[in-house]
Amino acid sequence: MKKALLTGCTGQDGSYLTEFLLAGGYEVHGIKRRSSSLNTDRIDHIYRDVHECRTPFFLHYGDLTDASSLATMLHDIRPDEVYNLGAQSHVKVSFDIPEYTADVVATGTLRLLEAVRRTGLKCRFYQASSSEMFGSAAPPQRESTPFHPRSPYGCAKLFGHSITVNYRESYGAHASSGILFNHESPRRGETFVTRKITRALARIKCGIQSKLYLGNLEARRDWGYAPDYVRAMWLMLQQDTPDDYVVGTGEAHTVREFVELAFERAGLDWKEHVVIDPAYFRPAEVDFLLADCTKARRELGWEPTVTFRELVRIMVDADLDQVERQIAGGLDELRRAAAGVSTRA
Ligand code: NAP
Ligand code: F7E
Repeated sequence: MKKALLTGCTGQDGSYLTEFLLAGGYEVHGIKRRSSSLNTDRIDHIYRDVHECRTPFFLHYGDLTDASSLATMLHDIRPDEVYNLGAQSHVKVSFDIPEYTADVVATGTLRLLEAVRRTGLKCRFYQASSSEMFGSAAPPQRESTPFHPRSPYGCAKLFGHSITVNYRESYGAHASSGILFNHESPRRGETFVTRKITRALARIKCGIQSKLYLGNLEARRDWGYAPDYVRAMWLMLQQDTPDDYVVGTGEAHTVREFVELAFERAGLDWKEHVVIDPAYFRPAEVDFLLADCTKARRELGWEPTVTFRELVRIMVDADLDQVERQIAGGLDELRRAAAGVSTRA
């Protein structure tokens, strides 16, 4: 049985990749960082199966800022494949905490690569690179497009990307970088724009929120569906030769188009609810990202399976469903409390 080790297993991509690898017969080891509140929502359903169905999934405390924890895990687990997905991944936040972002995203990648090298493991390595490295480069962006990052996050990812290429060239590491364009899902973090929109409109529809505050509606992104993108990560590590691949849909839309389509799906008029708030504009914006993923299609046989319209529908429906269930759950709780029976001990 192959073993995989993931940083960022509690994140959007980490949760889908864990499911994907377990379904493919892997033993999966995930690194989670210590948090004062629970941070395993996205993988709790998998962890439940560990006890009921003996799923080979193991969680370990560790952190990309802590080299010794990474070295210990590599030494003890001896994985066949390492996927480095852990990151402070919010672009706007990276302007507020640039040093921390660089520590986790840039130096963290170096720490992990160096731990692999020093352990002498012959494992394959996946680096979660980002289209944010292209920044202001003219679209469409492909592997040969010069990088011009526009945020501390983009700069840190560019270091992570470059050091991965460097370990490949210097030490012969089987290290590949996926330069992934935006990918979303119902598990997307609540402060990224797509999920912020779908979550807010579900709350508006259910009468518990009235306004949605947004920044730049004119930015264009190439948005895909996250489960498709974790398949691309795995495909990269199955190649004989490590390489870098751009992964995206080849179609770009503005934030405004996402808003329009999402509100239309929920039967709401977005103009009545969306308010532009300068607080959500960035010191430097990335205006237009559009992937040319000819290489990934040709060499990996990878194709996206979900269109932009379908993605919006999936996310809107999931958030409407979640808010309705929360309201129903809250009412049940109130009824139980009124009857003198509480589920909260
Ligand atoms: P995400 O949902 O923000 O997940 C990030 C993960 O990193 C979480 O598990 C988080 O843990 C973990 N993490 C944060 N700080 C850490 C630290 N110091 N040490 C170890 N782990 C840490 O991100 P995602 O959307 O799944 O993206 C996965 C990776 O792909 C990230 O590297 C991201 O930068 C990159 N990427 C994402 C996209 C995209 O559109 N989604 C596109 C290109 C590249 P907590 O759960 O405890 O916060
Ligand atoms: O912003 C605009 C914002 O935060 C998209 C990360 O996964 O993808 C992601 O980075 C656009 C930007 O994603 C709001 O200005 C308007 O132009 O959803 P986002 P991102 O910055 O593209 C890349 C590929 C990654 O690697 C990153 O890890 O939407 N926008 N109004 C807004 N954005 C946010 N967050 N909130 C707003 O209110």
